[in-house]
Amino acid sequence: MGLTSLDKIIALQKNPANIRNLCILAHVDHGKTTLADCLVASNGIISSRLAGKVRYLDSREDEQLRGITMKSSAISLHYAFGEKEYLLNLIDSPGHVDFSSEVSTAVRLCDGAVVVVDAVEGVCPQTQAVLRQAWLENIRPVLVLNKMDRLITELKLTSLEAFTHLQKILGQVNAVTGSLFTSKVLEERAEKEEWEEKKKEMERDSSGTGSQAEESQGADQVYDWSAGLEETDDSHLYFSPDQGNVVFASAIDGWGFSIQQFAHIYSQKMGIKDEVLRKTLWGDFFLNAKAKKIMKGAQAKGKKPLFVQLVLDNIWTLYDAVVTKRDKEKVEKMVTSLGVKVMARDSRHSDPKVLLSAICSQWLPISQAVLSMVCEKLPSPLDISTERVERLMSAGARRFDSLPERTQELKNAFIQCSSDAEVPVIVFVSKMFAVDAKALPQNKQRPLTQEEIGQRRELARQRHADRMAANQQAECSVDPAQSSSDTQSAQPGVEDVSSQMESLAGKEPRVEEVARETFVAFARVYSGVVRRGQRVFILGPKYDPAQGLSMLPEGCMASDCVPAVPHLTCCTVNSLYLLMGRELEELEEVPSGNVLGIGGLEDFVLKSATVSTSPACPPFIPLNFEATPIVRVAIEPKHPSEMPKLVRGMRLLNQADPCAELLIQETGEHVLVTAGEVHLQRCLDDLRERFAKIEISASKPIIPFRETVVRPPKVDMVNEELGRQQKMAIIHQVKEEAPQGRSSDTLHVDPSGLVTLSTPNRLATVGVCASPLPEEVTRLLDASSELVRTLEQLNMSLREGRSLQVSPRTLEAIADLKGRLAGLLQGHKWKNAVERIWAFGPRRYGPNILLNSVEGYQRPSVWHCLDRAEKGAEPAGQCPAVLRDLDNSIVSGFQLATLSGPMCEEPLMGVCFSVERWDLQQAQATTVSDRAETATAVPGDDGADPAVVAPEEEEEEGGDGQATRGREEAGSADCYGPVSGQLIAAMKEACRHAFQAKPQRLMAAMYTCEIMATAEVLGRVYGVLGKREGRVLHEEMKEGTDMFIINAVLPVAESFGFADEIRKRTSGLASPQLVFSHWEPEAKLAVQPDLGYEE
Ligand SMILES: Nc1nc2c(ncn2[C@@H]2O[C@H](COP(=O)(O)OP(=O)(O)OP(=O)(O)O)[C@@H](O)[C@H]2O)c(=O)[nH]1
Ligand SMILES: [Mg+2]
Repeated sequence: MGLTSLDKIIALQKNPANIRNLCILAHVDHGKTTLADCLVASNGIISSRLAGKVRYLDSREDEQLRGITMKSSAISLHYAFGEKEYLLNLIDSPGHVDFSSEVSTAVRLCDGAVVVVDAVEGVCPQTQAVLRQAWLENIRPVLVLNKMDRLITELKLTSLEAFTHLQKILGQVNAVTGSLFTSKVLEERAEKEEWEEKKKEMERDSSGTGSQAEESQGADQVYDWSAGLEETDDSHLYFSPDQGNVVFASAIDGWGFSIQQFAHIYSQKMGIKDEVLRKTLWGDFFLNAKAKKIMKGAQAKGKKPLFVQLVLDNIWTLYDAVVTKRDKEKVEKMVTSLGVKVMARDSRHSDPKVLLSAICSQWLPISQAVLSMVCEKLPSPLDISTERVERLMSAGARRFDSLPERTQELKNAFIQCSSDAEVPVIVFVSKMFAVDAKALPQNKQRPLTQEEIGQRRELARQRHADRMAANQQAECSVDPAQSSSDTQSAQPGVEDVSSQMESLAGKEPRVEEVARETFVAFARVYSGVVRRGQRVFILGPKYDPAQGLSMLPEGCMASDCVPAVPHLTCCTVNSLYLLMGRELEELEEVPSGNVLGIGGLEDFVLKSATVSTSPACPPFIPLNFEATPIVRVAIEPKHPSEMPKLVRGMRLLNQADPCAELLIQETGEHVLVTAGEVHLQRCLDDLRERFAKIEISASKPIIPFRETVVRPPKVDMVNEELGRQQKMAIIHQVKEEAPQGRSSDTLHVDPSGLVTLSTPNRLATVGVCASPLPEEVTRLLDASSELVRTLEQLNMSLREGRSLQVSPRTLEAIADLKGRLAGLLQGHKWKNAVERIWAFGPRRYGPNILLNSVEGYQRPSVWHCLDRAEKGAEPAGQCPAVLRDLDNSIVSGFQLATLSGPMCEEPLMGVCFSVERWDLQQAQATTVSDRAETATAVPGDDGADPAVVAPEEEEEEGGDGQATRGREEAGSADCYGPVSGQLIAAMKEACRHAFQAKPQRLMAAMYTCEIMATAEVLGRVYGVLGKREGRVLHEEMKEGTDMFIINAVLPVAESFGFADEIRKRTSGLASPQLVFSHWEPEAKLAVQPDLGYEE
């Protein structure tokens, strides 16, 4: 526990005004864990000499070995600042892109973040990513410019050059924040405008006349896009040393400072006011020595800026004396003038850095600089903003004001962050982490009491005496062989003692009992007090408080006998822990505003959950993960008999990792999907050593592909234009046999690629044609998958007759998507296509489109919810059941076809399936239209009539003479099974054939990477990239350094071992971060069309 006692921390936990929940965020290797070490050392948990060396929060062996953090871990620290005492719940997060999901789990529990930026490397890809995450979660950042020592010792910049360099880096960081801010303000402004527009419209509607005066006024208005930006005060958002939200530091040398500290020092020395110095120490100011005045315009006048003169020069001189020149005399002088004490062994040490950090850590202790900034600038749990609360509570694109009243009232509980007895407990669990059960405090060996020590001593003495007696006996005995058997049987004393020993030891948990992993929930209390033994509700992400409140009796508590409500379970809080890095401390209760660990939830919570004592509490919005799990391997146990252990291990790993996916495929293969190579390695290690504890063999990474079709070629192999005839010939490559398992009498493929297929009972026929979507459309759909998923959910609620309560922002985004799609789908071929979209797939939100081109078939469009949002829900049962079922069958067939394509059973991408025909034969059609008639008697309220299938004539059924016979035989359900099922299969097959009738391509997954390298190794980097089919997008020199930044794309298939190879070839000077970027069609993976029929 270090210097602070547990009691002290418990006391501090009760005062939320003095609590700061913060995380440290940065690009990989910018020094987060080193900084955390310095802060941990300030509490005496590790010695300050070891700070930066132990990397205390990197508790895993592989973290220490590889030198990178792989999980986020928390520690509670105490800090006395002025009169006040603070409790800091600090979370260190990983910077490697593979573990970015761990960052999301950390950010959610915090109110503020310390963003660390390497003073040499500046803003890197993950710096931008973490700033965006902090922004999305509405938490406030402060900045630490770390590794300042590198400017002196590596780049060898002068203090003035360093100043310019730092200004540039600060500019870069602020540019990222600025762009986030601008987009948000503009978005909000648009929302506000639209709302006002609507209000006006409503007023106009109610008054009955469109007032002309208003219109003319509207016409005069000039659209001023910047208005919103100017009104909004954004000064607190930017990092600026004079605002006190920037610390300059070298974590490795143990120093750090903010402008305030120097302002304080110099205001006393020079007699200039503290505030004046605070405002002028950073910027274009200089000191006029004669007039003893601070003046503006240092640059113009060629003077040394104040920051250089009063701050940097001091540090530069110290480094020069201690590290570069090793000038003992000068050092001694400086030590005296700074008033610090240096131990003799430090000044004698062969490594000058030891002396340096001994001086610096007393002169400008980094922990003080960072912690005081944290206490001053980061908000306490009491300062949580209304905006953040509403966002957290509005899961599933729901509008906050559409939540039940009792749920809305909970907002106050969040804002008050009260620990009163009557307020409901609200806790969010952001991840589950595995702990060796032996490491839990309740299972740890506690120190023995005096009495127990005495008892043990007595036992040991007795045992010793017995052994002596036995030995004597043995010596006396004549037959040694007999004696050994005698000793065993004739030693009642020894046995007695050992059994006593066992019974004594029995008080401690047995090894077998605890040698297993348990899970602790990484959580934060937002309201109320969690207590050990308390009964709570666990709310799943799909829990609906309105439904819960209506199903549960009034005033129902988790301790009552609760009726079954979907996505709601009850459980007991077994144990509560204070998270202390590698250690846990048991707690009885944890009040609001604190980060904590909860034991006993593993059977109820998989990865994250909301926990509350009130059923009115909504589930929190899901965590926002940036990484896409893309690297998959098949795993199996070395010994097949150990399969159950593997399965159990996979289950544990799945729970312990926020983003790994573990699947058992239809083929029975066990698959592990991870975010990248490093993540994969960690997951495999975890499986082998912790969760399954068996030998596992993993396949080579399975490269993901997407399947697509492209336009038929316009030129042949020798670049000659293909005539129409030839083109046809290419498309019409004849296949020898009919496709397996399908007789060709139900299948017809015409030269344009239109595939017509009947169900086995020949009652239904579909005609489908596949074509490639324009590239931009595919990209847009791929990027908007979340939105499309929301759209699909909205349509689903509409179909189920539920009312639509969706935030205006979501509706606006949907309308925008529709508009953009319409803009991209131009030309005769795509006429009216956007309105005709039937579904997206696979999984209903993928980047493929099903288009309704059936003549006379009208169905509600997918954009239905846009016009419905205002008018309320569609009355249930308006759409005839049979039609809807069959409509669903078409969609389901399409979903199946897009989920796994014919080339290698990988999902499709960028394909449009247009349904040109959909016939239902007489028997079926009669039933359908009968029902349709009765159903359409119910008037619709929007004019968009529900589906009616126009029974089409038979003669179009080219080449399918047997259809008539089939029709006569068939009833609505026959030996082939229900019609809906047959239609699904027929639709799926039709799509597959339509796909194969076009030139097919595989698309490869691509990574982007940013590589930073010095000029000397640039050539080697290009070499490695070239060998692996990487493409350099651009290259530029990083300002102020001798580094080049190369942006490149690289196929995932070629990426394994890439980072290692680059690191080796450049002697560790360049280390790339691979981030999944997009899918790209590969020419070399082309497959010719396969028409699947005989001509
Ligand atoms: N020169 C210099 N090196 C530093 C400083 N701080 C950290 N380092 C070094 O930078 C490397 C990375 O430090 P870490 O603290 O592990 O970085 P991190 O940000 O936690 O890295 P991840 O958790 O893997 O993202 C280590 O070798 C540190 O010794 C510093 O102030 N100056
Ligand atoms: Mg780290």
